[in-house]
Amino acid sequence: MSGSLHAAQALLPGGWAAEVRLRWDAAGRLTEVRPGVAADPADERAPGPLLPGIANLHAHAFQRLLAGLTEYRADEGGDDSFWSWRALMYRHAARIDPAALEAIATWLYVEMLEAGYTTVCEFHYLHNAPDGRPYADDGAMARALLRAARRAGIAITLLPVLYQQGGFGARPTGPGQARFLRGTAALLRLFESLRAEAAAQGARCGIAPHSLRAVGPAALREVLAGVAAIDAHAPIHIHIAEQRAEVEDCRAWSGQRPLAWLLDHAEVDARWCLVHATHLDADEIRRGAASGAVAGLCPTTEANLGDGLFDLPAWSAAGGRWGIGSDSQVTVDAAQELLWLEYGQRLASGRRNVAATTQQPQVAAHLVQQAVAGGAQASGRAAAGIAVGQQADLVALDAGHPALAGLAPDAMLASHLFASSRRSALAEVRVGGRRLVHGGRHALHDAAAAAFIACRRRLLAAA
Ligand code: NGQ
Ligand code: ZN
Repeated sequence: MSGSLHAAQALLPGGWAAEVRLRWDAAGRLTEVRPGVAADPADERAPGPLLPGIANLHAHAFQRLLAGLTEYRADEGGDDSFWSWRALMYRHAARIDPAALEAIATWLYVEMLEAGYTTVCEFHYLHNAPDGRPYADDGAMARALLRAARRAGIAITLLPVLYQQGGFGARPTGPGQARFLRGTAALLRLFESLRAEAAAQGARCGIAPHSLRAVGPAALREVLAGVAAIDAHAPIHIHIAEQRAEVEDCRAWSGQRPLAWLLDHAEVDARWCLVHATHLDADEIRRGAASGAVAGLCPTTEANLGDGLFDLPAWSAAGGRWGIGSDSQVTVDAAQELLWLEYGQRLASGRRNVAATTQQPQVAAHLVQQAVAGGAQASGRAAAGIAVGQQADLVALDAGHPALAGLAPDAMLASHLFASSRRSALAEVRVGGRRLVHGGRHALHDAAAAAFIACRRRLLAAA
């Protein structure tokens, strides 16, 4: 539905503007962004400063089930790591059927909207039934995600995942990975059938070779050629270099680090999202940034899993783009990802306001603008900020919140990110102009939470 909104302040791509009138068309696309005009009595009023919605560029919805359930010593020797977490994650993943996935994802997407994410990029690899056999409807799990997004109202970029091997050099997969496996041709068929269905709800499809661990060189070549033949602009996401052991295994296999290998063997460009670009050397940073790809940063998950720290200053100095994702759902809050991104850098460097620049000294505004631009690019959606031609994906802060009231817009945004109010200070969230969160709550909040809780109870009782 077309609509209009008047905001006393709005964060436009060029910075804050006052007395801004927005109009959007029936497709939810902004047709007018005009600062410095008096409010028309017919326009709705934003309840506080208006920010662009942020695309969550990396999510595995099913992992919402196990967020908080792996925070105990699982390794007898006390050597807990990403790999011991992964073994627990696989056990939980084995329990989830399409109905459960829909319940989990619907609640998760409600949480995302209430926390300022307006798009989600779903890196989807639970394709098969738990025993590894395809479902009668091969896309049953993927369709559960599309339905969940439709019900919650979040925009989705669905990325069916190619997963074929247990490690570099065509290592065999384990039983916990049977749900993920798919031939390359079958994955391309799934991609094509999902595209049509996604288009009907204004969603986008891309593909995701899971990682260089899980996809060999021939399959990578084949899937990239196949997807480009269907959609030359389809987003391509990959887990690139999250763990040190992964980098070492890649070097033992190929003589190269993962990103260096990828840059030499694929045409990495602006379609690509390099998820967990955690362990890059100086040459990979230079070449990766120059490729135009987006680095997919998931700071709270990367902290939770003990991955390591992304070199934000070096990547930014090289002109690299980046965005944020909630990945394992241990935190579902855009502001908190940005806070942790900046805090990681502060802890490592002993400096403050690391992400700020000469052009944009306000660190919170800079973080939001970069995450919006990177998220839009990675999702393949026109959601790159409050500007004509972009989707009306809008987040309004609550100007009356005690942490914000009476402050200038930059200070409100900084307080929202850094001074502990975060999602409690989000008043309204719109996707394509449609208001989904009102007074900080999504209309489905109670029903979706209840269904999620019942689903989790049932799945954990069956364990
Ligand atoms: C995933 N998650 O695909 O869900 C991965 C774990 C893997 C993160 N990398 C599995 N955070 O990488 O093998
Ligand atoms: Zn991931």
